Amino acid sequence: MTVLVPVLGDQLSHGLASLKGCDPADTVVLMMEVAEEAAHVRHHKAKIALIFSAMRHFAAELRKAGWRVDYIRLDDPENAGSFTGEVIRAAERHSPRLIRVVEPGDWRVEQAMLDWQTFIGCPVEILPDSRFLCSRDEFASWAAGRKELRMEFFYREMRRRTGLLMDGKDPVGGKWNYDAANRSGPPTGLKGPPLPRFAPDAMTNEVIELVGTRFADHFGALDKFSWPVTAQEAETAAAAFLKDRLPTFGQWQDAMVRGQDFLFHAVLSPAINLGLLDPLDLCRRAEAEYRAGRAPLAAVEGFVRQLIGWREYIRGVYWLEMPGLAEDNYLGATRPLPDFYWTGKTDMACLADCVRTTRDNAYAHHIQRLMVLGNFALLAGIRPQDVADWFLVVYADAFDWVELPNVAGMALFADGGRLASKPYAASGAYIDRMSNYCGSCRYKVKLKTGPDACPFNALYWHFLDRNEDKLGRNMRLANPYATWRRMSEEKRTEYLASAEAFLQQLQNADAGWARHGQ
Ligand code: FAD
Ligand code: DLZ
Ligand code: SF4
Repeated sequence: MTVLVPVLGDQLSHGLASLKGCDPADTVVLMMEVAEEAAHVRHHKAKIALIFSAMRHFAAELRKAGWRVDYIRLDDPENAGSFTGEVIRAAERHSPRLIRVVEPGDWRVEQAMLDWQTFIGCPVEILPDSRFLCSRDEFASWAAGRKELRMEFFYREMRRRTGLLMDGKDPVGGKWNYDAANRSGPPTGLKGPPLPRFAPDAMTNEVIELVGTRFADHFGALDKFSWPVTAQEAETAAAAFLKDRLPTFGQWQDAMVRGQDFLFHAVLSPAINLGLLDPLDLCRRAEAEYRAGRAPLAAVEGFVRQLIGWREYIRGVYWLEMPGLAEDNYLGATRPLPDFYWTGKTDMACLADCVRTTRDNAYAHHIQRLMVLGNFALLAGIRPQDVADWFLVVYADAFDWVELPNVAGMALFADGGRLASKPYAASGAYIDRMSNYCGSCRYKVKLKTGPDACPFNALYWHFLDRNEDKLGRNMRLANPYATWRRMSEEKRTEYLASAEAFLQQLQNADAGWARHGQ
């Protein structure tokens, strides 16, 4: 009797814990394209195409390596439409003595998995995902008894554990974090080196056609599809990043330039999250670039921090806080998501450009996500669940474990500060400093109130004012609250009225949109 090994769409790693120790002669690997995963939220077309194409390529590689793969395609007429339905069907076909699977990255899927043994009547072994440095249990132990969780302290543990950028017991260069060197605004004409593009092969084109037909009404473009879909292509992308963009990654990490969608970012998150790249290996190679004198410490430390710090911390928080995190709404935000998040039709040039790159590429870089798209949702008081659904739909790298804590915790403060010590709220001045958006905007960033003023300006004070009972004693917001309290009554009323007028206008525009059924 065989072992049945289901491999999910974001588990495409040859070293996956469930495959290790299995004998290919006695194992059936099960891979499933299922409607429930593609449609429980209406994912960006390019994201579905990326996942299906990467799954099909991975299945071909496994077969070449001698594994027996039972691959269920979306258009298989017998397709049961869900992981559970397909595992039940596979168990009927193969009568396994054991089902071995790696824990998923989604609480919802894990709940389903926990029922498999009952439905199928054979033992189900759910293994920890060894592709992360810090297991769920280890993170829970680290978090236990701490009054506050802070990424910075967790990150230091990970540096010590991996020895990355360490000189003995001390951090290389004497400091753990070089973020202060990583915040330059963009000079005129800043351009990133060209990104490696991967022309779709026959297998990818077949998937693109399937997605274009089956998910025609989902958000996003398919015509620019050029994601790496195999470990080999992902390696080409990683090597190009380490050579061409890592040295300047830090300096321009927070910069935003209209029409420059990738700048010096890695653009590796989809490949990393699917399992095509090993984050620890990337960090070691980034460190080697620093040790060889080809990349500065601030850039390499910044990159390493994103991967072994933020990425691992975010995952730890997800499993610690679920299922509550999905419902959290500390600030009581109730507005629906404005339509322009889908259409890009807004006079706010920053938001229009961020929605455009999201639609074209299924990608926006971190500061676009946090300080434009997230910041607007925070200031305008958009319902966290609407925002989280949007972020899960639109990005090629979005899986629940990484998207939800970033949105609910980092961007929206919906968790009341368990993930981050203060909300990332900013007025137009921040966006103006870090981007070239404002010059081409119909709103004036220097104007504080009135119909032509940058909406972020009045919304910023409206946000602080309406949340004063929850945020007013936050030490990290002491300065803005002191400024707010020092303002004349007249000035404050002007800000609040300006923000209210903008929010009303937004609501009217969306109501009109819905009325005309566009
Ligand atoms: P780079 O900026 O070049 O960073 C290098 C790598 O570090 C990334 O590839 C990624 O693996 C990792 N990383 C950096 N920051 C984070 C972080 N905060 N959390 C986890 N990993 C991080 N990242 C996702 O992978 N999936 C998401 O769904 C996602 N949603 C986000 C939503 C919001 C509101 C915010 C503020 C951030 C989100 N992020 C998400 C984190 C981050 O924006 C992306 O990882 C990054 O933009 C990916 O692009 P890159 O590969 O060019 O990253
Ligand atoms: C996101 C996604 C999509 C769109 N489709 C599939 C699929 O058909 N088959 C599959 O195995 N995985 C898919 N995924 C990724 C899963 O949703 C993901 O593995 C779980 O949410 C756990 O992170
Ligand atoms: Fe965005 Fe305001 Fe600048 Fe316009 S003026 S681009 S709305 S920050």
